[in-house]
Amino acid sequence: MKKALVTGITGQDGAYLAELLLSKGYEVHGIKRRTSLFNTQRIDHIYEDPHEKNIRFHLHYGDLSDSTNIIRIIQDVQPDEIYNLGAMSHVQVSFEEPEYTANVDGIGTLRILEAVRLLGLAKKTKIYQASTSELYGLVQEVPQSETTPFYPRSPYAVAKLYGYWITVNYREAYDMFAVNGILFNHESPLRGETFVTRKITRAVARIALGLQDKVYLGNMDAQRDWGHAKDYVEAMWLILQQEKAEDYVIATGQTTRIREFVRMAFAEVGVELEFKGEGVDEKGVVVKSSNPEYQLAEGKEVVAIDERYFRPTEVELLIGDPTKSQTKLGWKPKYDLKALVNDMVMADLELFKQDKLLENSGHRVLNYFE
Ligand code: NDP
Ligand code: GDR
Repeated sequence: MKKALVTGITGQDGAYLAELLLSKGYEVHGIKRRTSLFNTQRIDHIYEDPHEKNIRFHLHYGDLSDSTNIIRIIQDVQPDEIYNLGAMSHVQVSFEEPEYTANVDGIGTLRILEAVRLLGLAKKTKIYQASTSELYGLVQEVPQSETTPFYPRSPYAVAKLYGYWITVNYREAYDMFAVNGILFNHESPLRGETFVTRKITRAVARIALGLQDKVYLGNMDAQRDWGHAKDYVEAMWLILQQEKAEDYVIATGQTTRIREFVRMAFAEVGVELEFKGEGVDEKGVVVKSSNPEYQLAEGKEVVAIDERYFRPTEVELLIGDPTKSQTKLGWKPKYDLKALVNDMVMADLELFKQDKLLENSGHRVLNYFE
């Protein structure tokens, strides 16, 4: 039985990847952080009671900022594959916590590579590094491929740049199977609540159900190449199954503005929007509601701009070239953007219908503004 170790197992990708690896017969070990409240909601459905025998899913307490802990876990597990998904992954927050981000996202990657080398596992253990389209930053060329020069635009991206190159360096210096997946944005119903897609689909569900009035967003002109996380974790696995250790771009090859995502998400509840005004004065206003279940008044303002969501330096345009992953890995996504938006909005409607029930029976429902 192959053993995999996943950092960031409690995150969006960690949860989907753990499911995928278990379905392929792996023994899966995950590193989770100690937190004052439970943080395992995304993986509770695959949790196995450690008191039982022959379980295939194991969690270890740990942190990418702690070398000795990383060394001990890798020593105990002796994994065939490591997926380094753990990170402070929010671009805007990285401007507030730049040093921590560098430590976890940059040096954290080094800690994994160095632990594998020191423990004499360089020939046994394959390592996947979660690299990102944020590396491309300020547009140098489009679409962005494995050969496009990097120009990072945030402390997060600069930290990930170190992670990218130290992975390449360990591959070349020590002949390790250490590779980068340069993944473009991927979303799902498990996406963190403060990333723009999930913030939008949650708001659409709550506005449709009468639990919220409007949503405040930042730069709606930015363009992203969005896929579904379920498809993207398949690519991570494929990258580690290749004969040769190589880096791959994983993307759909389509790009869409944030504003268009907003429009598509509202359309899922039968609400047509019109955008009026420009810059910080832009508003999203209801033109028509065609679903009797979710009637919003014509002229109701449901989207507004708040400058606090603008970043000091922005990545305006991401569009990936998936040619290499399609031809060499045979990877092809199953979800297109419409199917992704539908999946997310439907899941959030389900979630917030529970809140609506609570509210209708006199309980206080918390505000989820961010
Ligand atoms: P999430 O933010 O959903 O998950 C991040 C995970 O990392 C969580 O499990 C989190 O734990 C954990 N983590 C955070 N800090 C530490 C730390 N100090 N030590 C150990 N673990 C830590 O991210 P995603 O699942 O979306 O992304 C997975 C990886 O892929 C990240 O590295 C991200 O930067 C990268 N990436 C993501 C893309 C995307 O579009 N989703 C695109 C390209 C790259 P906790 O649950 O306790 O917070
Ligand atoms: P990103 O994702 O920065 O691309 O990083 P995010 O969803 O945070 O932002 C995408 C774009 O939307 C604009 N935007 C807003 N963003 C947020 N979060 N909140 C808002 O209110 C808002 N309004 C507009 C942003 O300015 C940006 O242009 C994600 C993360 O998962 C990274 O870890 C990963 O590496 C990259 O994707 C690929």
